[in-house]
Amino acid sequence: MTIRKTPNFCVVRNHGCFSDNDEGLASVDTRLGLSRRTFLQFCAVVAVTLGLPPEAEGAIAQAISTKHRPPVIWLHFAECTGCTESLLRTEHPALDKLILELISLDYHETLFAGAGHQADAARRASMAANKGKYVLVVEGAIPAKDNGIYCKIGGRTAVEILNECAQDAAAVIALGSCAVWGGMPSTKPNPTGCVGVDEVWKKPVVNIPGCAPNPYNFLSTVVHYITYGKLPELDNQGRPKFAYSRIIHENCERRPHFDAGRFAQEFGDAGHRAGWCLYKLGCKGPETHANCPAILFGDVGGGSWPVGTGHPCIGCTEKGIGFEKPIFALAELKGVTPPASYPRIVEQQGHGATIASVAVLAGAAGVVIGASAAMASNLGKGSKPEDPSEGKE
Ligand code: FSX
Ligand code: SF4
Ligand code: F3S
Repeated sequence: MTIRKTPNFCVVRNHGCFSDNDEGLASVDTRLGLSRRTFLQFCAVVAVTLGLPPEAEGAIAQAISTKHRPPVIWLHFAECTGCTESLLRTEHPALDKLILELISLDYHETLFAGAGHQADAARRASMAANKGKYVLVVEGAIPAKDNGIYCKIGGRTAVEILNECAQDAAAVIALGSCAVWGGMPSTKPNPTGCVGVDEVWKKPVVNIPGCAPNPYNFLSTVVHYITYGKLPELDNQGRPKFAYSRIIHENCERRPHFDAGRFAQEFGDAGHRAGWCLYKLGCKGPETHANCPAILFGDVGGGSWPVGTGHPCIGCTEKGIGFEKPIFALAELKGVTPPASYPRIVEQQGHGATIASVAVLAGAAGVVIGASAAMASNLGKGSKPEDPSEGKE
């Protein structure tokens, strides 16, 4: 693939998207305070995360440059705020730029300078001014037991606040496993009766699970909404298909070890240190849908996802697995063990990013996230465990 930089071609790929003289892109540079290259890299990352063809980068860049920012009301209930914390650590672009340019963040309890009645008044004013147009993001589970009395804000229960805010929203997004099905706060014995948003607001909800959810899955959902005026395609659990239609095991860099029968038997043993498969340590990758190994976390380089760092996947994105199935329990394999796992003539595949697709992007644009995936995919390629006695005096 040739990377060109001419007045009529973008710097990311050799298809036409923006010229250097494009006014829309130039105005984004100024408003966001981003370099043109960084901005286009962000668009490329979103396009790859969404599993869109290369031409989509241009449409995304155009939409972000020119379209109206959707107003967002962001609620917090029973949770640890890790969902917001992980979003604060995105780098393409940083959240401050995002708040200013991608969305109009009209109410967010963690980030708001105002408090108490002043903050509540701002929420109501935005909802009235943007009736039917705002996006509602809910973070945290809803304690629903005993009429919701275990979570009150300003004297009103989480159930009441959720119903009030969802009533006139254009879309409701449940962000994080707590908001999707109850997550960690709903762990047995669940004394406050924590449930997910869609058990209270019984209309369509976009579910973005994960504890914490990958911020790029949220950002890509919002960018899709801005670019195409509609939400991305969802599966039967309300999850965007681009992010949740492949199982972790499908993209995992340790998969060759699984297929070859090379397993870490306990934490810290020679196989564990050599990067062998974590299945016998309780990895739930074979029964968990998410794109973690393809898009990674935190923009910090290769291997930056749970299995990449040596910890088994706990299935944090999967209802019925994360925070329910014990870490010592082995994952159900559902036909992923040889010989059942030998390739079919027409192989079944999910949608969305793969390590390969993200690595192609890394090669083309040097995007950090893609480069990380490519590096991560090399982890543990060796077939021999390291000799535990090596390096000893
Ligand atoms: Fe839950 Fe988010 Fe886990 Fe924490 O708000 S999904 S406990 S990362 O913070 O809701
Ligand atoms: Fe990767 Fe876990 Fe599957 Fe092993 S069991 S290949 S560590 S996802
Ligand atoms: Fe969660 Fe497993 Fe990904 S624990 S973050 S779904 S690797």
